[in-house]
Amino acid sequence: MDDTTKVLLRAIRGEAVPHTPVWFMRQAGRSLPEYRAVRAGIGMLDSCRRPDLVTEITLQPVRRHKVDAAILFSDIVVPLQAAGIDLDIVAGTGPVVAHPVSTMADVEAIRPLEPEAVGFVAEGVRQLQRELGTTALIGFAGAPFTLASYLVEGGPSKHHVKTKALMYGAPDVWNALCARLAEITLTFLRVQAEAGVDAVQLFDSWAGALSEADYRKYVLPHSAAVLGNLPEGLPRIHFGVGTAELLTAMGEAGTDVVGVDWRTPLDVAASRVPGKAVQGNLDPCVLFAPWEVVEQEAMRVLAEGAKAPGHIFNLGHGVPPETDPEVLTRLVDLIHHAR
Ligand code: 1CP
Repeated sequence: MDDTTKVLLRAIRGEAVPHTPVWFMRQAGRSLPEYRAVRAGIGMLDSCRRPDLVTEITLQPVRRHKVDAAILFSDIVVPLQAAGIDLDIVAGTGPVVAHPVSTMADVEAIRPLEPEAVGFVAEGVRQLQRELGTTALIGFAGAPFTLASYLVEGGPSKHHVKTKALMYGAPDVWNALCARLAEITLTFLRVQAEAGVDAVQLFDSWAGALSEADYRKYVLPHSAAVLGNLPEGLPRIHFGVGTAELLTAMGEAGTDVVGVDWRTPLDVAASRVPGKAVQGNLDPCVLFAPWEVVEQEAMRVLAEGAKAPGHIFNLGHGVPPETDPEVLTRLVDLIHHAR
């Protein structure tokens, strides 16, 4: 399929588009009854290792909502497990790591990712590209900081206290950890690129916990090592939550699109990342408001996004699990017919 017909890719390049492309972070799974049906009795990480299931779950929101992009069904910890780290995804909690990282010896025990160890992801991507037509396929990975936060905390955390303690207290251990994670992430994204994803998103979901100075010192070089070493021409999206003060630096890490949460209007965000496309920023909680409010907020996001060189409509973070899927379908239709 000629990629000029993929509206998402045209928007990323800042070309004219027939409509603003739209997809939703965390659109696969969670809010869909058909997802819960196919996942019944299958653990999260087990389901990620089954290409037929990956393909089915990735396609579910495309069929239902007619979004312009599919996001591969996987998780940011999949490459870590494939590299030999003992972890699981616990329902209702998230990733849980058996032996949290705190010393240089812990870091040195982390092995590189062998591309064959994520062959199931490549197979899923190949299956999907046979089905997707003009819908773009977005691959993804976690950025070094966000991955490190799970490995150091041992699981989800609110304030990332242990992570920051390691970063400030043992910068050599921190940098060695992030360098290893950058390598694993790069390998994971290259596998997806070789198998045929149209674009990739690097999720640095929790980078907004840092000041700009600390982000530039402790994180940006590692994210840049990922984003700067991807295959030539592969479109890149770089996203985090609470990153208003980091948008310029996240843009400098090397990306074509900067993802924006709901706190920063897209025209303001665009002024912080000159020349780049922006993605976001509808507050996911707006999905629970009366339709008139959803419509009004979506039109505001469209108007502000139109001031950037390119705009991809999305939420400011993931689809909440309680979301009524009908609202998402209606929202896609609204965006597609807005002009
Ligand atoms: O659309 C999709 O859902 C695609 C697949 C996808 C993606 C893009 C999943 C499946 N996870 C992710 C990325 C991901 N995973 C991120 C970055 C995006 C974001 O910020 O939301 C993060 C931080 C994770 C880590 C993770 N995995 C969490 C968050 C924990 C925390 O710190 O609060 C959770 C709950 C998971 C488990 C998970 N991943 C995906 C699903 C469907 C689930 C739920 C597991 C289940 O159904 O049992």
